[in-house]
Amino acid sequence: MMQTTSIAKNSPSPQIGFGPEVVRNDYRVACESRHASLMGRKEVFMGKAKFGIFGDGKELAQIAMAKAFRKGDFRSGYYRDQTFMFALGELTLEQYFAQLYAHPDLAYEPATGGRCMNGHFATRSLDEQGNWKDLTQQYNSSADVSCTAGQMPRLLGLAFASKLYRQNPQLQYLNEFSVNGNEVAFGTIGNASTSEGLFFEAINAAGVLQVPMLMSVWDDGYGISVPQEYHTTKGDIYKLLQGFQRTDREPGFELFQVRGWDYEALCETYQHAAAICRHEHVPALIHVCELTQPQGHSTSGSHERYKPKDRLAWEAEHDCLPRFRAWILQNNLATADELDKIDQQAKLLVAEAKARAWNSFVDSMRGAHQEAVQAISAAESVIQPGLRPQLALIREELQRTIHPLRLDGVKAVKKAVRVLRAEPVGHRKSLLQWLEVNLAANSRRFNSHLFNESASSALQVPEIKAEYDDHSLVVDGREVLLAAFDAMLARDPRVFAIGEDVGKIGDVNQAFAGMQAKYGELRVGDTGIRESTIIGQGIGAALRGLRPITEIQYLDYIYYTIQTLSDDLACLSYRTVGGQKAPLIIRSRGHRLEGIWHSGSPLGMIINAVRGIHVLVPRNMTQAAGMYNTLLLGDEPGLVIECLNGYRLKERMPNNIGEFTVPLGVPEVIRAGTDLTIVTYGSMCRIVMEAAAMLQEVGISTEVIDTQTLLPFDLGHRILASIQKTNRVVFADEDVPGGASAYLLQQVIDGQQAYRYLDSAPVCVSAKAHRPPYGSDGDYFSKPNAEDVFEAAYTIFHETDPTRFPALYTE
Ligand SMILES: Cc1ncc(C[n+]2csc(CCOP(=O)(O)OP(=O)(O)O)c2C)c(N)n1
Repeated sequence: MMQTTSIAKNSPSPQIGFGPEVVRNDYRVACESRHASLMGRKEVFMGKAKFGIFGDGKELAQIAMAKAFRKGDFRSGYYRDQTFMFALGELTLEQYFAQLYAHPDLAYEPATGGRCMNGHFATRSLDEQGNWKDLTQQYNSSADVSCTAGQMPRLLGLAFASKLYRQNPQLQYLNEFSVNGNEVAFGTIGNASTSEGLFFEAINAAGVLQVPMLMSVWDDGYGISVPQEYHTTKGDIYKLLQGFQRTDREPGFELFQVRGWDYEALCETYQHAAAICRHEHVPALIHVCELTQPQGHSTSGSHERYKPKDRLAWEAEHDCLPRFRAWILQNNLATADELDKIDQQAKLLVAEAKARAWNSFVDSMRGAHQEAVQAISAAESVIQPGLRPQLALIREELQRTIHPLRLDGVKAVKKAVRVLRAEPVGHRKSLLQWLEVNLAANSRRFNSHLFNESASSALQVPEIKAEYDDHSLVVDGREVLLAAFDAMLARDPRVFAIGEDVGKIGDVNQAFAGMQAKYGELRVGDTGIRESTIIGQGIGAALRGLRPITEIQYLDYIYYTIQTLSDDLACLSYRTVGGQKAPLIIRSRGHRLEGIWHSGSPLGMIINAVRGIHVLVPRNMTQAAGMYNTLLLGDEPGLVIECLNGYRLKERMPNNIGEFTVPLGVPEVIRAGTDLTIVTYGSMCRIVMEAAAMLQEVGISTEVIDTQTLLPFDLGHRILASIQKTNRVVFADEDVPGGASAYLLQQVIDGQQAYRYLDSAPVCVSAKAHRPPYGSDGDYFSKPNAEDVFEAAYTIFHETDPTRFPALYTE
C-alpha cells in the first residue's frame, strides 16, 4: 500500500550515525516528550490549565527532522512539534509546562510570554532592546499561529529569503542572517490541514520559485474526528502531489513518503531531503504516514468517540515509541533494562520540571496577592467601623483562594473600592496604590508590544519635509512614486518588490517601470496571482532581515490575504512579546476607480482586522512616497493604500524624493477654516475640498483635515484642536455606513473627548452599504460625492440658523 522513500539522484547522501549513544539519546528525548504529553493532559483535567494539545505519536519523525535542522534554519510549523523543539534544545520541559499554565513571564515562557496556548512554539530573533540577534548562530522557529495552514504563506517567504541571500551578492554583508543562502525553511502541517487553499498555494509557489523549503506532512489519518477520505482526494497527499515531482527535464519538488514509526527510514529521508533543499535549492515534501494520536486530538474530548475499534487497535500497534523500542532491542543498541531506566528517568525528570514550572507560576502571583490582602487590611484599619465587616469578607475570601490568579486580587480590591466609595479618598489610599502598581504591571504583561516598542519604531522616525524649488517638475503622480522606489532600491539592497505585474511592466500603474531592468528580477519581480503567499513571501523574508515591498494589486483583493495579515503579521510582535519582527511594507491601491471589485475602500474591515500593522491612506503619491520612506526607516509592518485614481494627476516632484518623510499619526490641515471641521482621508480629500469650496460660496468656512494615517490615528489630537475652534464636525469617508467613519467618530468624539466642544451633533458621510456599480453614474450614486458632503454640512448650519441657511429642498 505504501511506497518506499524516493531518494533523489545527484544529491549527496549524508551518513547517519545509528550508534548506541545517539539512539539512546533519541529514545530519551522521545520518552521525555511522551511523558510531557501524558502529564500535560492530566494537568488540564486537574484544572491547572484550560486546554492542551500535544505531540504524542509524532515523536520519531520530529527527532529525525531535528537531526537535519542546522543553525540558521527556520521552522514554520504547528502545534504538534514539541518533540522537534525539545530535540533541538529550543524548548525545555519547564518552559513547556510554563506555556501550558500561561505563565506571562518571558524568563519562564520565552516563546510567547504566556500569550499563546500550549503548543505554540517560537524562538527569539531579537534581543531585549529589539535588535536582531545573529540568526545564523541559532536554531530559528517562526512563531506559530493556531489557524491550521496559517503557517504556510510565511514558510514560503522564509525559504525565499535563502534564494535571495544566495543569488544576490549585494546581500553578502548581512552575514548574521544567512551564510550563502544555505538555510532551509522547514514546514510542518497536519494531513487534514493540507485541504486548506493556503497549503496548495504555498506548495505551488515554492515549486515555481525553487526555494529551499522542506515540507513535512504529519499524517495520522484524521483531522480531529474527520477521517482522511473527507480531506484528501485519493486519501493520500503524496499520491495527490505526484504532478509536482521534478523530472530530469522539469523543475519541481522532490517528494518522499515514509512511515512515522520507522526510525531509520525517517532519519535517512530527512537527511536526503534537507541536503537537496540546502544544496540545490529545490523544495521537498515528506509525507510522514502511519502516524498515531495516542491521546486523541486534544483535551477537548476522547478519540474513542469517533475512531473505530480496529483503528484504535492499529494505532496501539503502530505507536512510534514502542516500535522504536523494539527496533533498538532488535539491533542490540540497548537492553530492555536500559530502556526501562531511560523511560523511568524521563518520567521523573518531566514530573520534576512540571512541578517547578507550576511552583514558579504560582509563586509569581503570590506577592501581588499578599499585597492585595494587606492593602484591604490597611483600609480596614482606617475606615468607619460600620464598613469593616464588608471589607473583612472581601479580604477573607481573597485569602481563601487556593490558587489565586492576578485577576482575583484586582477584583477584590476593586470591590473594596466600591464599598468605600463614600469614604474620604485617603481611606482608600492603600487600595488605590495597589491598583496603580498592579494594573500597570498587568498592562505590561498582557497588553504590550502590539507594535515594536524599541527605538526603531516607525513612530520615532522624524519628519523631513518635502523640498521644492522653482525648477521642481510637475509630473504624473506615478512618476513621483517611481522616483521614490528607485531611490529606495538604490539606497538599500535589502529592499525588494514583488507582486502581480510588478516586474516586467513595473506594476499596472507603472510606479516600478524600468526598475526590473535596472535592478534585476530578484529585486523587482513578478509573482503568480496568489495574494496570501505574496504577503507570506514578504513576511518570511522580513523575518530574516530583508525589507520587502509586497503588492496587492487592488485593495479589493486584500480579502484573499486578510487572514494572513491578521492572524500572522499583525499579531507577530504581540504574540512573541517583541521576540520577532517582520517589517513588511504592503502596497495596494484602492478607494475609487469604478466597479464592484475596483472601488474598494473597506477600511473599517481592514483597520479592525490588522491592529499591529500601520494603515496609511495617502491622498496623493507624494504623501505616499514620504510614507514609504518613513516605513523603511522604521521596522514595523505597514499597509499603504494609494489612490487608484491618482496616478495620472499632476504633482510636483520633491527635490529630496528619497529622503523626505511623512510622520505617522499626524493629520494635515489641507484647508484652514473657522466654522466647520471635516475629517477625511485618501481619495475623499479631493471631494471634500470641492465641497469646502461650495460651502465657502454660501458663507461657511471649512477646515479640512486629512487624517493621512488611520493606524496610528492623530496622536497629537490635532483634530480636537480644530473642533475646539469650529465646534462642528463632519466625518467623510467612502467605506460602508458604520465602517471606518464609525472609527473616526469613536477616535475623535470618544477618544479625544471632542463632544465637549460640539455645538451640533457630529455627522458621518459614507458610501452606500452596497458596492459601487460600474460607470461614473454608478460611482456618483453610491460613493459620497461633493454634493453629498456639501448638503450634510449645510444641514448642520440650517439647523443652527435657518434664516441664514434656509432649507434647500423644502419650504
Ligand atoms: C483554519 C482552522 N480551521 C479549523 C481549526 C480547528 N482545528 C484545530 S486542529 C484541527 C484539525 C487539524 O487536523 P490535522 O491538520 O490533520 O492536524 P492534527 O491535529 O491531526 O495533527 C481543526 C479542524 C483551526 N485551528 N484552524
